[in-house]
Amino acid sequence: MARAHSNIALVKYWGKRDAALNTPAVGSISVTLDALYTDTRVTFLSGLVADEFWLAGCRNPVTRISHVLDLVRGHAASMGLPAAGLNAIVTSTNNFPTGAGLASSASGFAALAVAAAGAAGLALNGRELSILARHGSGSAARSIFGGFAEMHAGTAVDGSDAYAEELLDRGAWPLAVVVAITEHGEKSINSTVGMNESKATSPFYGAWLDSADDDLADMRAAIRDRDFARLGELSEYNCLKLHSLMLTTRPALIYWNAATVAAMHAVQALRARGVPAYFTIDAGPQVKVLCLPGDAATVQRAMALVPGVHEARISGLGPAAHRLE
Ligand code: 2P0
Repeated sequence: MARAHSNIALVKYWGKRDAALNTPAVGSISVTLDALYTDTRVTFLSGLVADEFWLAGCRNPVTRISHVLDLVRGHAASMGLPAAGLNAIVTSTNNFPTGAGLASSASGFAALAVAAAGAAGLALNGRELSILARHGSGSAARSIFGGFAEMHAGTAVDGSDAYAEELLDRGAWPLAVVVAITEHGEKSINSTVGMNESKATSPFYGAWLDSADDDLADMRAAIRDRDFARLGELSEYNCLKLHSLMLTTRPALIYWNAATVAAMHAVQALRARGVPAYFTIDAGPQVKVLCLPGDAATVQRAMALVPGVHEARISGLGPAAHRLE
């Protein structure tokens, strides 16, 4: 059994370099969230005719899961381990809504990578686990690590340099993230489909790629200097740049709802009265507000008052993915 925490990107990934290897076209930087996590158990069994995936007690498709399990079976074969020839039962639970822009694929595939490697008897290091998780979902490569993590886009044709690593331990700079949930349903367009459409149709895609390295360098410097205003401003800017790319995709990717926009204005109003708070939004309608731990309760109250916000949860920065037994 393994637990991996969700993460929220401050400098975001959107677009693939190689679809088969699931390597990203741009690097990204995220914080791992302690309040949102996935628990996953993997059991390799003889006599099982196919892999099975059970999420919150319901049977789900196994395509992406089996892809990651196949890589684990390949490693196991090279080590002469019995899991090489066995199918597996994967059971998983999230402590938050699945598929609604709260990065369940990030925590889910990171938990799967750690649980499957452990169940197969493999001792993989963080980089190897990150690459394994990436094959399931690009953002999952970052959830292998706690605190602040950076995903490298890499250049190698085999994807061997497209992995994440920890930039800074969570204890070195405690921050809070208030997660404002505006919708519990699943999002309409999944990220993989959406990013491929952006690449194919948006006139802004080239600008998105060209400006990524500058944002990554600025964010690394903000983290190095513990400069919260710089981190926050850059997070909002990069988020709005991503959503400009999404909005100019054909057909348009409009992930926001009315409450999403109202929450963005509420964050700006908080700043106008002296509370340093900054929003970021992924491929979904939820708003994550970056703030200092001492302001988290104020920010939570402000978010809970926004019409259409169902719930506002405070999260600190989370730990690395780990085995629970
Ligand atoms: C991110 N997102 O950096 C960006 C910001 C959403 C918006 O990574 O195709 O589910 O499985 O690699 O990781 C969501 O995309 O995509 C994502 P795949 P993933 O967090």
